[in-house]
Amino acid sequence: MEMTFRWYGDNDPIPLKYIKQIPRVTGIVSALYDVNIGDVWSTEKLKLLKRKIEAEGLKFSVIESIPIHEDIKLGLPTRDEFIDNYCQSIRNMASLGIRVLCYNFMPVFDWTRTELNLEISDGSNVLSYDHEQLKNINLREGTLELPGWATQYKKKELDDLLDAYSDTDEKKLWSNLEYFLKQVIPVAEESGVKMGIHPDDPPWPIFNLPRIITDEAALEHFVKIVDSPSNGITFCTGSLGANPKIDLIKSIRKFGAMERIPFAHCRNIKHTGEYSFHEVEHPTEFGDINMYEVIKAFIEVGFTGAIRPDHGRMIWGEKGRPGYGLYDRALGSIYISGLWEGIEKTLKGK
Ligand code: DNO
Repeated sequence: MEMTFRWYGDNDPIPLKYIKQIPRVTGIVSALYDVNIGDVWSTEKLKLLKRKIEAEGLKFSVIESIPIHEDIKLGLPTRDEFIDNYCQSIRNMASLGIRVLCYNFMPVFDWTRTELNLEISDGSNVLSYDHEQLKNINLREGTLELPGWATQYKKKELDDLLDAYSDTDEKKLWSNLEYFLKQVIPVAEESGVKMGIHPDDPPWPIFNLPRIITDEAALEHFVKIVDSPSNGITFCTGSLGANPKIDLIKSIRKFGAMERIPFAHCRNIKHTGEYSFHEVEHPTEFGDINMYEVIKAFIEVGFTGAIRPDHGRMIWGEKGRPGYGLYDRALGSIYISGLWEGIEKTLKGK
């Protein structure tokens, strides 16, 4: 296992040298933030980023993420050019020895929450999702300040996109994903890159947009579309765990044994309703995810990929990027590392 930490590049208020001080963190998860969606990620830009990371004694281990152009998700005729560009970005990252790529296939919105600063009983602030609240948001009329959007759309752009998706149901989205994978995965395989799709977060349809990477059956179907070690999953405990019907431990064992988990996000959540939850500190006792069993399953299945602590609370007065402050993610990271050492040594009888 390689312990990694997400860094948002030069605009991240957390300097790499602080990340380097977190015990056991050796890898960085990062991305280019100044490339238009759909364009090729150049080797030059990636090389610069890699140099910055390496200058601090860290490794550029994972790209999270190269966003997928909406035309690909919509299956428009223009998709082929964007897919070619995507393939070139994969070749470019591989040429620099960056071997893991996380991405998602969620229409229009990436991870979505209804509140970024929910105060919980310990006085810290966390991200939360309330389905009733979400249902009351009318995207056509409402404000565009809903948290968690990776892309900020102008009103007209958003309206056009929502219209474009009006005849895209789950079946069509699956077939557009399949079209993408059949062209991209052979290139990833040839280049020695492992791709890991991020589950939809939350794992159910929002705003009448289809979402498909939502449960065990979906993951099972997904890995079969292209049977390649490069066609894998970013196993995000918080996203998948939001759906209580998913057996996380069984899934780690199943997809881990198939060597289809190159990357894992560890985060804990507490359910507050059937489709509602808020995030909590990483340890098992604070949420509904048994982190001890999660880590044990990863160890038992021989996981050798990258792990990163996912979203943390805002604690100790920190002001930062929602979910991505330094302190609580650092605590999460050392907790996961501690579990790992303890369980691994116990299993080996040392
Ligand atoms: C949220 C992240 C996601 C993730 C993308 C991957 O905190 O886990 O935004 O990076 O879905 O493409």
